[in-house]
Amino acid sequence: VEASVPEEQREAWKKHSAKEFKTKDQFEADVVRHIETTLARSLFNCDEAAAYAGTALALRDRLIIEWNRTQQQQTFADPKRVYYLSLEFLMGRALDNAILNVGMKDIAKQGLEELGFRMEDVISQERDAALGNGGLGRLAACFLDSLATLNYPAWGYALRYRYGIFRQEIVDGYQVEVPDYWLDFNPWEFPRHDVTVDVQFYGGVRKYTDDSGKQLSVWENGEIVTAVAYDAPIPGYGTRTTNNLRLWSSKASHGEFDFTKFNSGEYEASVADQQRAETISAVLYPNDSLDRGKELRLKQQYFWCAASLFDIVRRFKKSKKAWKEFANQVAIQLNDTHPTLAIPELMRILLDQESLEWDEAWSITQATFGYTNHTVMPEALEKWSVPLVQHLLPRHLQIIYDINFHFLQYVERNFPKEREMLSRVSIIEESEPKRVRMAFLAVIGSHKVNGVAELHSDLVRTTIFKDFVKIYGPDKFTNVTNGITPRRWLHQANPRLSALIASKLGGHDFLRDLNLLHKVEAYVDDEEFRKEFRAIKYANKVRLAKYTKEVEGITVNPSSLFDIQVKRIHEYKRQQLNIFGVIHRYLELKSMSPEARSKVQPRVSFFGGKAAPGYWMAKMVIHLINQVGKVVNADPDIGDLLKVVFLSDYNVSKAEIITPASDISEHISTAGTEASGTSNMKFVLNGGLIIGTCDGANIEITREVGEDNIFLFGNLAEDVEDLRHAHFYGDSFQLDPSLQRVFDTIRSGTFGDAGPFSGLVDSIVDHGDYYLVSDDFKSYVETQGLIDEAYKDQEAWLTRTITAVSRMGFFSSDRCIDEYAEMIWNVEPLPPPKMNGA
Ligand code: 9GP
Repeated sequence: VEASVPEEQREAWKKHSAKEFKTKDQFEADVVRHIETTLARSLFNCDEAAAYAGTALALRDRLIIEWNRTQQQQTFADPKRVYYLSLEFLMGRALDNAILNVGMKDIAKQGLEELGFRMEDVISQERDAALGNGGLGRLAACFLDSLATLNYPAWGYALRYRYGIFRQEIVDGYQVEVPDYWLDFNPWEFPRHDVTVDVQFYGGVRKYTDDSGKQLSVWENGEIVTAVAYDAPIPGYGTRTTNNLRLWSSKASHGEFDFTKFNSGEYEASVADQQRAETISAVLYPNDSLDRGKELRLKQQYFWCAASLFDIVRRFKKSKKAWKEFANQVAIQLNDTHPTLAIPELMRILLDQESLEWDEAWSITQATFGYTNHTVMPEALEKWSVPLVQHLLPRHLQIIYDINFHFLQYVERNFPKEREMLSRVSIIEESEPKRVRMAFLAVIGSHKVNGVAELHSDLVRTTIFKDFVKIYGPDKFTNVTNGITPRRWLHQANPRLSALIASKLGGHDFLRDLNLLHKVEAYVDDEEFRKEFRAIKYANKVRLAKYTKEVEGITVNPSSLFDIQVKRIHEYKRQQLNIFGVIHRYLELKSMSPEARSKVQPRVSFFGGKAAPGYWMAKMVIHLINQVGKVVNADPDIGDLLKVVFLSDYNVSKAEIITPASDISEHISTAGTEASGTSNMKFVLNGGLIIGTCDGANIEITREVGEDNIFLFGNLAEDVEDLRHAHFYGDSFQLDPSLQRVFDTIRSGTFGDAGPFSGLVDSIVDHGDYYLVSDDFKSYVETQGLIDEAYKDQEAWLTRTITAVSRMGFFSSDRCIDEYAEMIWNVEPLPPPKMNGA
């Protein structure tokens, strides 16, 4: 390892090297120093935003000391590292997380108080880092937290989008998208202007013969865009390990702007190149499970893969190990198909730049990559048009064809009687135009493929990758059920519950070993424990009620049953089923006698989530929810018996307020469509029960918490195909009368102009009801009735929620990461770095 400072001068360095704050006084000193010098403010003009900035910078100093040590330690030990390639990391806020992970909550709280600020107010100044759409991006963020906590040497790689997922405003009940410029002030990132990679696009491929007579290819004469690294420290909980998230930003390769053009008066042209280059990392694609096939998206994917691989290879080459060691030093996980271009890119490096033979390059590549599939829905599986790939990445297309050629030869040799299989498994789809099936390339180029919940992994094996299981054998395909980090989703979001559990379990060890939660079950009959558990839930509901009043202007009663569905809006997630159920409830209430009404369980139905801007149907679901809310919430007959709230601009920091406040949350996707879901885990961990279909991780949650502690309903995945078939070809389509009444009410204009809602209703009545809303409506409504009844027995309900919490240990993302490490990556933790004097 090279060190720039000579041996004799190192003592001086050691003496003066940066120290982390340990006491309240040191913390305060750091905060004040940053406010006064870094920010040039003083006690006369320090608002909460400045207090946040000073605090964040003080914490950042501390993290960066640990980050440096961790990286030095990793450089010396040179262990096998994990690289998690994800186009999305939905990080949320960093300050609160950093304070908790380094164990400085008391010091920070008291220190800020002494400086005149409340910690909660300071924390709430931070903008979410919202570089993701939904579950996929949040899973990646939870994984980073677990990787650091468990001391795995790991890096995340993504893009530094200037604009994350849009901010959602609701205007006249409709979603309006507003850009989210989150980089105004981002103290957590370190620009590394010295860490750059030149990435090429377009151009052509030239073949040549080298001195030894070997045929080689070179990709040349393309357009170059420079990737600049921005690093963000990722602290583990209760450990000094601080890993790195490296985000790439794009800029023009030849500097700022073209002076020649500027001097000749071509002002716009002088900055055009710069703007074009910067566009690559400008915006996160706001799709959710929809493949749109845009050229810019493909550019983003390649830009990020090429920069990351260059960086990974550069780090490997420093160790001067032979190429055959590569996969013993490097594990790259492909989070969905978005980073699949990393496969042909590594092949290109090995073949064209390192002159390896095909077979060796291919076995290194396959041994390096693992691929996680996150959906079996056909529309979400990426396919890129061959002409587009040819134009943008000509050398990669050749390599993809070569990979396909070798693969199909292998299949033909081993399955000579199954010629029709060849076109089914080919990476190239023979459509017009031809398309590259990225999921197949990912499967072929990886040594392991995993799904994210048991049912999902079974579907992966039996549907989309069925042929590949036959070709490679079942061992290549595995399951790692998703999980969530208990640090953010219990300790941070619900500090009082975390403290209650810690008080019974003798400390916070459960945050590092969530299975310890099983000990909580011993307190299920403990009156004092129950009292505090109930009080915590109530306080969390009061907090959400206050937020709802302040932000949405709607008054809700915290004693009502809080029913929550927050997630991306998508037909398969079936928010429409929920809102139709709400309308049904409203109609029932309206037709009841006052006496019958007085026996009804009051309920608040909360919704939240963003719709992809181009997804009309999802946007109409949002509109319907808002319109129903408008009518129901103002109806004097109904009062507190039913309220409908759409929580706008759902994001990670809002989820931290919403999740602990649920009595029931809804995870009601059509069976077989939701790969896993992770908010289901968060809600149960926070003492809420769930209503759900037999889908994704709901099934494993049921296995863990027991059937009595969850409300399941609806058709099973194995019946879905037959039901869909029956909608089209069966006897005439019969709607449940109560659903018919709901549709009649919508059409009558009760919730305003029915025009916008016709698509929603017609998709069920006239277009085959693909998501089986009509099939599941009855059992959904009945199950909601059971919930109302069950909730009336508050003691029994409490017992169920406590029991469920105590059985959630399995769903820690730490368990996931250990499984990935063992089954897929073959990596070991590295002991955390020692600190000065430690
Ligand atoms: O839709 C899945 C969701 O069920 C899962 O929990 C999440 C993390 O594994 O990934 C989502 N998939 C996508 O966003 C796109 O494949």
